[in-house]
Amino acid sequence: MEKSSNLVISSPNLKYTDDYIISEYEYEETLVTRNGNDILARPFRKSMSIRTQKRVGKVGVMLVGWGGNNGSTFTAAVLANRHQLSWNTKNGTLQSNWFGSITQASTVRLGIDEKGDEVYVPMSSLLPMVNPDDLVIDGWDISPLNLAESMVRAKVIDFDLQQKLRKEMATMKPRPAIYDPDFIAANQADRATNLIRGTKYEQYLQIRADIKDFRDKHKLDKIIVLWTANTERFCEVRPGVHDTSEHLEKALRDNDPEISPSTIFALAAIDEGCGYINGSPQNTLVPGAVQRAEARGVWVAGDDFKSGQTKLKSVLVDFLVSAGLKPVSIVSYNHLGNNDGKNLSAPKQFRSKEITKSNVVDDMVESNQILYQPGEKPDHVVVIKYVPYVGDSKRAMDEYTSEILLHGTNTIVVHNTCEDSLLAVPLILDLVLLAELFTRVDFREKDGQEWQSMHAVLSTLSYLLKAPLVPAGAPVVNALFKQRAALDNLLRACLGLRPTHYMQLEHKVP
Ligand code: NAI
Ligand code: DG6
Repeated sequence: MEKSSNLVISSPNLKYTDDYIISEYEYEETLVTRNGNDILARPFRKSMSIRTQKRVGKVGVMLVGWGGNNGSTFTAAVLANRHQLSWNTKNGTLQSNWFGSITQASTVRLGIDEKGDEVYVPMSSLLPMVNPDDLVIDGWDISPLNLAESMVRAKVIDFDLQQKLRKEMATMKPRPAIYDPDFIAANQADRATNLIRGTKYEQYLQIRADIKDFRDKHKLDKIIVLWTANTERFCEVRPGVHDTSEHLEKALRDNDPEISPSTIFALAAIDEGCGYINGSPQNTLVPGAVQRAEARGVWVAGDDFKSGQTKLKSVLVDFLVSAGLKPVSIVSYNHLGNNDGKNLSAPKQFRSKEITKSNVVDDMVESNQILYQPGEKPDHVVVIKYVPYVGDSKRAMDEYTSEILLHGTNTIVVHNTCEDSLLAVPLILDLVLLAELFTRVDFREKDGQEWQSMHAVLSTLSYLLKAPLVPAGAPVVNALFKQRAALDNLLRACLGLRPTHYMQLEHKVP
């Protein structure tokens, strides 16, 4: 069942047909050329049509790492909302919600009313999107526990809600998965008993068979595969192995040790025509995998959910730099006690996370050449420690020191108790829903031309990811509000609406 929206846009730029919403859009930019100290800026426009298919279809999501804290909490959240569960706590009776999800719990500015007041509507009401209640969930895990047992192990969901979910979740059992102790921490070995044996190619074939089985069993129109399993070490990207789709295929068949489990999952998903999202830091989506996605006409997205500390960093540093203050030192400590923290206590897996957590201020720093010389960056240190007692309640502590007027310093210290999985799960939902929506959006420049899908690397999901994967040569944007504006304005473009400008001239010009 589609979530119905009562929003109607009345504009000569927008046409509703039985199957599509078709927008005639003027994309405006400014071309800047430099000649020594001279800068010439020339605004230009590009006309395009944007077509959004209205039919959503039946959508399945397969989680790699289904039995983990995120996987079990995601399943619990979908079921709790689907059944509109409420549960008792010492603070009274609480109701299910999707707080933290931009599609379900955030609004987009649509325009102004007759009095000039701003009007906001739920993001989910803009265009036809999957209703989270209708998602079908399946997945894999190297741990054999059913989802009820996984939820208990995770210690994330309130006890009374666990009781209400237990029966249904006990019927859900992760499919056996690919375990390669060379890629995740040695401390994970004791849970790795639910395994697909055989060569890497045989494992790939089994994952494809699992996807087909899920598709057939539920008669699904679309499946999205999302990695929320342990962080792997980076694979060593080698020419002749990872650089092209053909080389990757040969390496897979040759059982090459540098083909990671996550890359096997990604290849199987792509070859089954499914989109693939990498919610962890590792470099799963090597060039050959991206090439394969482009060739097969499917999309991929990554890397690493941007849930707490990094999300705040991508706001704070943007604020500081755009205020003309110069961050010179950023020190980020984390301690957490869940299985993610245990896995990240191993040096190679920590290194993967250190990379995605550290490269998140580059675009903001490079945007201001008054503050920073070319190549200059703030000192930026990331520390992660495993402290079992705090469980999933990750503590993130940050110190931001900036140079201010006449070389004074300004230091901001932040303490954040993150509740990691409760922050990450809404992002999983948004990634799935937005990715699914963008598979129904096509572009063309002229009438009569073939409609084109979005680029296979779905960088429009950047808002939700720490180290956004972008098409080769495209700039990476980490600044959170730029990412959000890009998303909101793209949704508006699909409706023939111009980007939001916030000028409010109706209140400023007599
Ligand atoms: P978790 O350790 O509770 O869950 C991971 C699950 O993956 C475990 O059940 C494990 O048995 C399973 N697993 C390991 N290797 C596997 C494989 N090859 N195939 C299938 N299953 C496999 O971790 P959690 O907290 O759920 O996080 C999951 C991932 O998401 C981690 O990589 C974490 O770094 C990443 N992440 C988490 C965020 C958060 O806020 N919770 C934010 C950003 C990223
Ligand atoms: C240590 O920081 C554990 C990590 O898995 C993070 O909790 C996760 O990547 C979320 O990171 P952030 O920076 O978005 O809060």
